[in-house]
Amino acid sequence: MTDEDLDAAARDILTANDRGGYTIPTAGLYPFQWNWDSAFAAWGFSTFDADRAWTELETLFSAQWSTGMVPHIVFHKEDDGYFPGPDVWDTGTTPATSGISQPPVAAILARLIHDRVGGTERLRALYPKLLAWHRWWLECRVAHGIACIAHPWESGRDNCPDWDPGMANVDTAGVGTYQRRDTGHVDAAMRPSKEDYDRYITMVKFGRECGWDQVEIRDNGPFLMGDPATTFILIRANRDLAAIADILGEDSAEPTAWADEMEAALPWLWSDDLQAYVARDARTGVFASAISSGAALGLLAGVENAAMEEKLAAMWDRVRYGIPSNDPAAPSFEPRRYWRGPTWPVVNALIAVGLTSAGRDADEARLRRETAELIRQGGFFEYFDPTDGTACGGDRFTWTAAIWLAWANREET
Ligand code: 9WN
Repeated sequence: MTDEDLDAAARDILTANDRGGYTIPTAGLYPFQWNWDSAFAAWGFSTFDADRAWTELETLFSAQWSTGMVPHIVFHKEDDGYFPGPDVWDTGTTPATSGISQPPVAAILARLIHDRVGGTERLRALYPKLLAWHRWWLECRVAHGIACIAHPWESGRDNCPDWDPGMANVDTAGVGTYQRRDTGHVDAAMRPSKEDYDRYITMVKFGRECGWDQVEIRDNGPFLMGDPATTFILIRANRDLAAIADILGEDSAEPTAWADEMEAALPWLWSDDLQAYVARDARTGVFASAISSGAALGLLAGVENAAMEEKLAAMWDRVRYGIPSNDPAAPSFEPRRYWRGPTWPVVNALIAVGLTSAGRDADEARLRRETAELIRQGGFFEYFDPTDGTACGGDRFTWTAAIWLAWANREET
């Protein structure tokens, strides 16, 4: 296939996964609207349909809670192909949603979309909603000054070894029985284990039983970990929100202060042992045992540390394609198991935004080339084995198609 054929195929995937104002990540495995997937989908749409790009974000924010939280899944229509569905979350919202959030990339992508296609009035309508969501993060998910996640799904990097210290302390005694659906769609060896799922569902049970009181979840829930990736994303998202405020003639002081405060708290995530920013259990202070792609998002927030960059460069050089989600030198590395080693085109694209901001053009071009290579060889799969390029997870995946259109297919430099 030529790159032009791939462009057409990618547009076809976005259009086919469109369920009317929102896009599902992939048919079968993920039949609803997911938060950060949609923001990337919007970026992809912006390459050929500006109106549809803004609509994607608007539909996502139509499910925003009165508290400002934008949920990680919106269950617009019934589908029993996914577990846990709306009955398990039981949030009592309309539309039905999950009870946790996902990395706040929307402001970052809204700014990129506006740069590409304009749409200032659509951006203006979105602005207070973005502000309310970022405020929710500060009110409900910050501990030690850092953005924390109350569930591994909230990080979007579900079973990354980053979460192992917090997961080890989750007592699954009361989890009960349930039927997973994911392993009916893709190879179980690529998915999180049963022990992981028992812990995930225990966390959902806690949220349900406290009526989704998000401060209670932060303070007393079974799991809370400082996430370098979400922290870097939130810092960048606040800086982009401040830039959006300037475009709109609004006061940018609040998002700027939020970004500055979080940046000042970063030392809490610094691991002297690993010489990098590393996920850390907010309850026990224990660090994760390996560097992950979360650290590679530092450049997105303007955080450039020479010692860490050296570590990240070595991690990248250990594989052939893209930034691995976990360090190949770590005992926990598994090149094909979800977030324990594979590379994600979507994460590579986000890292590339940081590389561009840092003026690291040669590295950005290398990452783009390697990501494009994966897609040219393997197609629009969910993620890839970074050692040999094997395509993994769901096929005809929305965010991989979006990333191809918005970033990876650009002329090589
Ligand atoms: C849980 C949809 C989502 C992504 C996440 C990815 C995976 C869900 C799951 O799929 O998570 O949210 O059931 O595995 O880890 O990043 O948003 O593509």
